[in-house]
Amino acid sequence: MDIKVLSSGVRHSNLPESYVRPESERPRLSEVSDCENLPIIDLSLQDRQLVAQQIGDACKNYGFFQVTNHGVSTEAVEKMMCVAREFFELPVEEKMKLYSDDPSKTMRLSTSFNVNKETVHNWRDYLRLHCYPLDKYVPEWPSNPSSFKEIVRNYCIEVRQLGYRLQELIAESLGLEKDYIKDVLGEQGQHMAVNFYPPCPEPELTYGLPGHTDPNALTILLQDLQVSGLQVLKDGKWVAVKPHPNAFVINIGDQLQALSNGIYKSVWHRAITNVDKPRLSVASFLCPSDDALISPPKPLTEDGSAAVYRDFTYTEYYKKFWSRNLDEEHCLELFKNQ
Ligand SMILES: O=C(O)CCC(=O)C(=O)O
Repeated sequence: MDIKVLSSGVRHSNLPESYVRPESERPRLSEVSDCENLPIIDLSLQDRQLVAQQIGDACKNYGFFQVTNHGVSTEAVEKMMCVAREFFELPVEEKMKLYSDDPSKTMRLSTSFNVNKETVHNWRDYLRLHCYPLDKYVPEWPSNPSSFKEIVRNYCIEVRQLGYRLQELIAESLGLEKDYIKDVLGEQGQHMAVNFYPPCPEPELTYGLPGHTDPNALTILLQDLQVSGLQVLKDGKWVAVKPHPNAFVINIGDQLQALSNGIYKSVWHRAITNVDKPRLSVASFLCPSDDALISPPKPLTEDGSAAVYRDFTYTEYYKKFWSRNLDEEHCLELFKNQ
């Protein structure tokens, strides 16, 4: 069998040539400092206006923030991490039954990012699932580990609620009606990437995931508490986001940057690798319905501010995003009004 995934149980002592980035593209880890002040927002605060304001400030200044007291149960989170770990510990023969490098598949195990298109690979395996509507997609999810479907289903339900709650607060923070964003985005899709970054012999030479922005609306990331790896571009410099207990990392995707008329930022981020320990992360993406029309809300342009981007549908955007390489220019640049 041709073993394509990295999580094969074999520990690599050298980084294979196909993962080595040219000198100018390497992560330069010694220049990365810890991000000490990524906002941590307590969603249980009674003062809703204050929470919305904190979220608005974070979306403007960082594009990223963390939330605590977010309503997703500790049990759902712990079980999710546990079953994800169990999945990647399965024998490689078992995992390979789910392998595909076809990005149009709604359930697949894969590796790197887009293996058939990219020239240099990334030190990551990932399980990609569509998660909404659940009844449509759960049947095709892995049935090994045997608890996988039930655990991930429950986690998805709770995370979706959190996503809606955040979209309401984000709308309010922009001075819009609470339901504005949810209404524009329509029946939102939900996808999940369960990322597994095996120990890497030479983290200086490669990435788990190179710098990219997310093409969707909102991302809810569960990070491994033991091993860090997420880095965010802040004022032109990469900073490391240390995992915070009981928190999710939230980031604005390209669609919310466009919907906020560029006020909120869909920020570049990347995942780096680690010599000693494997790292797991679980990214949940809320995506506009295919025919959602992304256009700046009237209240954000009626003061005479020009619309920064032309109107587009999510389908149009998504096609463009996948026709490019992950680390090219910001895809939204291609939709800018002249
Ligand atoms: O693993 C991480 O921390 C980042 C994951 C990520 O950016 C993604 O799945 O798009």
